Amino acid sequence: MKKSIKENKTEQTLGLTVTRENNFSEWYTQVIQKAELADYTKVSGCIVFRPYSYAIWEKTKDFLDKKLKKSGVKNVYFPLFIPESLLCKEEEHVEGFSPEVAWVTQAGNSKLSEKLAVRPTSETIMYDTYAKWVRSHNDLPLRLNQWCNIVRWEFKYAVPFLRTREFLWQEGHTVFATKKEADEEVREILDYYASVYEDLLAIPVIKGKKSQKEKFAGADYTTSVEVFLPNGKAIQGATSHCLGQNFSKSFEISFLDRDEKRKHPWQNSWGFTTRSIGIMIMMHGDDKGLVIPPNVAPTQIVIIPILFKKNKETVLKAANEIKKSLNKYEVYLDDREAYSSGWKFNEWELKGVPIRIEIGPRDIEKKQAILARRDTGEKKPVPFKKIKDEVKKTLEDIQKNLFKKALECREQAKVTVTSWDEFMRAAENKKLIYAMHCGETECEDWIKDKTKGVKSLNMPFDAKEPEGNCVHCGKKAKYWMFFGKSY
Ligand code: 87F
Repeated sequence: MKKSIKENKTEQTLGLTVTRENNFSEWYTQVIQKAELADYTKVSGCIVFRPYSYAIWEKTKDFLDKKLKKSGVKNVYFPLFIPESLLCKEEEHVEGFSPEVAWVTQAGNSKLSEKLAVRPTSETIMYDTYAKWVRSHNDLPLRLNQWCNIVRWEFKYAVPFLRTREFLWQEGHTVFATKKEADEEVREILDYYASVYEDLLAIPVIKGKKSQKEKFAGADYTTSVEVFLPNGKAIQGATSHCLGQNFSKSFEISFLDRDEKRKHPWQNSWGFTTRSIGIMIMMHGDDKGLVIPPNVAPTQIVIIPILFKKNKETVLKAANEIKKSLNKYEVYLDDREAYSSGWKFNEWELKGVPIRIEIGPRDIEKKQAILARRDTGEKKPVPFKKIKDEVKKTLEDIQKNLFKKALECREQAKVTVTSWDEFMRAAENKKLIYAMHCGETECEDWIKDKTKGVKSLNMPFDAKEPEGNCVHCGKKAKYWMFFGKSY
């Protein structure tokens, strides 16, 4: 088909101009902009979530929100502004974070009597209120969650979705009468996070406990799900903290227990952010653009009718019938006549739609359509009658295949090392390093220093007992730990 000049022009700029292998960060920037996921603005470090990425966020959010509600968590909304006196109440909490806090100091021309932080996280404002709400054991457990935006004034370079000054998340803040309940919930929530990654986003995670150095300072302990990306970097997917009684003591939250004694309750906090979208893009994307797992794809199937002047109506009618038969999926029938079929193929590949169905006059004669899958590029004719079954099977298969590929990539990069020499070599080769460690913060600082940025990720829950010495300092090892360069 002949193309207009205008069309040719667009075509030159539509596709990606670099490969993922050769220039990962440029590849990522191009994918995000060309697939219309995000855009930059005049506010440095902040991005626009365009409809396509916001739709992915909504799906992720719905999936997690359902699990939280089923478990008994209720949604709330607390103010965006936190008075300075509140934010600084629990010292350990803000320590180290204070350079990242953005402040409102003025309204119009008048200075505020107390400056207000734009929430970087909501522990303080929520727990100040919890102190009023929690009176007796009958008020517990208190399990609240909010979906909101957060501002942290990062000074490291921004990476869309992964590290921006404003982002979206949910933060759960819960209160229990006993440590046992709190401990159990930390793991329950971490399992939900793992399920979002594994079942929805087709991304395998490592569940474990953070080291003393990497845990949230206000917490007794921090658990996380960690992801290994195909560029050799690791990234924290989400965290679930047991805050112990640290905040209940400083915010004077107490309850009268069954034994008539007044006690400080046990608290948790946990969060999952829009960073997950960036992780998904990096994990599955390829040189043609995005590859979105079917379970989270805003459009799961695109139907492209191959239109000629002759038979146009027949082809469109057949395409519409296919669309109708797939009404339980998110289907888009791309019948725009201003674009050629080839142009549309490229566009939907760039946008990572899992299945493309092509249908032209010759297919109609054969009572079939062509089904193309985005993950493998495989194309095959499918008889009309079998389309529904084939689509169901293919979507399931793509979902599984993406997970499997991601898992293979991680397992290939994983090395267990027992000497510092091996550790250094593995770090240079961008491996996911598994090693025994003493657990000392100072030792981790040294490792980070000597390797130009390798950090501990977590100590997996399913680790064996460490029998041996710390890979770096040679002291008796306390844990098996994952290490990697990270975002
Ligand atoms: C930045 C500025 C001020 C992280 C910050 O992980 C305070 C903080 O407390 C801060 N950056 N944090 C830790 C957040 C802990 C916790 N909050 C609830 C979570 C999950 C959701």
